[in-house]
Amino acid sequence: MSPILVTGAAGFIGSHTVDQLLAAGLAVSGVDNFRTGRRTNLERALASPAFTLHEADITAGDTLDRLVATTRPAAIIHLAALVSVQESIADPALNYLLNLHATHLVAEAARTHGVPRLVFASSAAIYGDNPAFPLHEAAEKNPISPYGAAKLASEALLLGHGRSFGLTVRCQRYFNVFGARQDPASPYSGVISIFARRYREGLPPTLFGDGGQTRDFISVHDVARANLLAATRPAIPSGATNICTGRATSLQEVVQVFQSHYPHVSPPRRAAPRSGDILHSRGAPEKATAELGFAAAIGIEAGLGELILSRAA
Ligand code: UD2
Repeated sequence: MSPILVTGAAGFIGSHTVDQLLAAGLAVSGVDNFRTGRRTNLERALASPAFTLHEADITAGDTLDRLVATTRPAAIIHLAALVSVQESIADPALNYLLNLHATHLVAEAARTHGVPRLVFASSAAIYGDNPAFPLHEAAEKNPISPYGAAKLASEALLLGHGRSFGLTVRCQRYFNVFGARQDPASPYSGVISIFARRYREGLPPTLFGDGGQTRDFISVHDVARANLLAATRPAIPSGATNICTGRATSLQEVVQVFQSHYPHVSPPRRAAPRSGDILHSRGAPEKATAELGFAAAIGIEAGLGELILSRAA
């Protein structure tokens, strides 16, 4: 059986995607350079004979080309990236290398070796400060960071390859993904990962603003399932869709769920709103349902409950 090749396999979304591919009975080849990915994320996967892990930097020389030539994957799910918006602002050259040049190498390796399908980790960051609510895929793209710009450019590059060379390309515009294995290391990490760590340590989180801001929080399990569908569903067209729930959840609601699990932790501390923050964000989920048969199934309460109870959180 031809494997599915997952780049960034040891990352937050990558490792959950690998787990779901294996659970679906597929062979999986994973590649990661462990720059931000962690081997512990792949503990379950590494116990499976259907999983092969390659420790390599896909931007180095012909590493990726050789990997694709030898593994002959049925699809590539390209999730390897520089994932921090803040880091893309601090180091635009590294952002270019990891978020755009790497995409070009993936597209070229797929073309050269006849890989029929590519799935790409795009982001709601391509919409930038567009205030449309909900955000439909056709909304104007106003990226406000090198990260968002590289994701948008990558989409164009991949879809161009798709049309020129006959590959099926799926660009997955993830909204605010949360779940176990997400790194809470920086103040700019996803808010739920930061809150999960604070509550686990018995400390109140900090709310920037009044907590009325909303986001379209989607469980990483739903995101991994969307990746599985995009990589394996037969006869789908190329395209780009939001990967979101279509529901806006306020930070106050998030805090309430945490408080119900940690009744002894004092209420959040308040701080001034973070400059540059948008107030409300929600994606339109209909196009993903039409093109991939995907609809998010995990609500915020269930998703947070699972995160709080999971040991890996
Ligand atoms: C950021 C990124 C986005 C993506 C996402 C990851 C920008 C412009 N956008 O968007 O690309 O990486 O994060 O989830 O950087 N907050 C608190 N307390 C905290 C941390 C955050 O109240 O300790 C607030 C924050 O001010 C914001 C909301 O929580 O209003 C969500 O913050 P976020 O950083 O998780 O996500 P977002 O959508 O602002």
